[in-house]
Amino acid sequence: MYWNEKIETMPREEMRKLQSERLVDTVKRVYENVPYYRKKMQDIGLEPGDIKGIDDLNKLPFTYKTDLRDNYPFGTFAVPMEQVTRIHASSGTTGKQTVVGYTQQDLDVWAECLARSFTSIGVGRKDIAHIAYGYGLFTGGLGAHCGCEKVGAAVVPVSTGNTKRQINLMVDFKATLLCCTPSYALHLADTMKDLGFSKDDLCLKYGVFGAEPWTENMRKELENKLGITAYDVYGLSEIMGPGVSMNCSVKDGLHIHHDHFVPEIINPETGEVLPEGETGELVFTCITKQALPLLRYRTKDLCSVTYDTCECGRTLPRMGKITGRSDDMMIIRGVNVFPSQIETVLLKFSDVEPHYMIYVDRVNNLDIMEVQVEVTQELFSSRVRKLEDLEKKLSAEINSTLGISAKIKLVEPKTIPRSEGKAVRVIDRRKLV
Ligand code: DLL
Repeated sequence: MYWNEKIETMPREEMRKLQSERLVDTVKRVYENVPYYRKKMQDIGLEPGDIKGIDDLNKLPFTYKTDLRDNYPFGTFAVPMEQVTRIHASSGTTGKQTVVGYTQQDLDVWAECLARSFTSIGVGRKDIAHIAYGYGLFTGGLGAHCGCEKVGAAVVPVSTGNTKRQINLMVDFKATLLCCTPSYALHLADTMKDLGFSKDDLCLKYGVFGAEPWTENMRKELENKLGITAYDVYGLSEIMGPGVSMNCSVKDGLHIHHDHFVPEIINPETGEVLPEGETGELVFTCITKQALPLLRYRTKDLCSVTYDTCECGRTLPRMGKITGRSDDMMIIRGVNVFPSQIETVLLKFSDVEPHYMIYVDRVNNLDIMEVQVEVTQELFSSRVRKLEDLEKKLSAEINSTLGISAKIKLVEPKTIPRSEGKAVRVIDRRKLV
């Protein structure tokens, strides 16, 4: 079943033609409307007319997350605010949010991409979709929501949290589709068992999981525990949100919506484009976005892309699972966290020394973050009450800055290991099963 058969099965040469037209138009638009891009192109002596088609893609400069941050909040938008109908945001390296905007057409394209993907796994009007991705500035909840509405499913916008209630709702409403992070799905499955439910109490057929890395073993575990078929959905706020690519029913790679997003795989060190099939950093160029059309955006995600026709009949290229990231961003309970954000919070407090370590664990399938930080000898030798106060303050500040909680452990000076080379700040003890 196709949502948009013409595009989803378009021969490669025809697709390249379409992409060429769209790229030429996009480059012209950003040059005219985004001073940041105009300057970036002028700096390397590039004019919009130099980009004649998709073969010229690698003449364009890269865009980085820091470029969005430097132009915070709306400096990279290519349309006036009157045309923007939605704004989302995700965490950036210095605690500043990366802000993304959408026109109505951008939102329609987003829903269309997800509608194609949901249709490819069989989701449609008869389905009841339990959306347990966070709603709000994070793109997960509303993104999945609009895609499910587009295919005519009945959408239950539960968002995150209150796990017991989620389970009761899934049972009572007879949800057939679960959308959330894979770690939360596992937590839901385990809690369900603790509450005395079995998978036979559920009507779930499919799970659409993403926003964080997960393995094939985790897929099997989720499929067994919930009695579903589990599909991987990938995306990032800067490019759109969930649905840039997703598994079809064959589950052999994630189909990229190639008429809107052009992928390249590059060597993250040199920037050189790698041959088809090789693993490297994924780079995307948006060729239809109106509000935030990014050129050659460095995702930092590592994977490979293949272009042969899938067993399902789609010619849309497929990316493999994300195997890692070329930077240090952690994803904790679906929230992007950079060690530098934590450092920024810690160092606001005068009793805290700049020596800390972040431990990330997975307990009962939920990510737990503990920040161990040294305090001054004076404070350490003072009354317990004072230490407890500081722990509380730090914890509240981290929660309000990052949007997730962390356990704080104040430790004696000189107890955190020092390093002679690059400092190790994070010990990620989560084992992806
Ligand atoms: O996580 C969008 C999303 C929401 C995707 C819901 C899927 C489902 P950001 O918060 O901007 O956007 O984080 C983007 O998350 O660069 C990857 O590192 C990681 N990521 C997203 N999906 C996957 C996935 C959303 N399926 C960052 N597998 C990306 C591995 C993923 N990593």
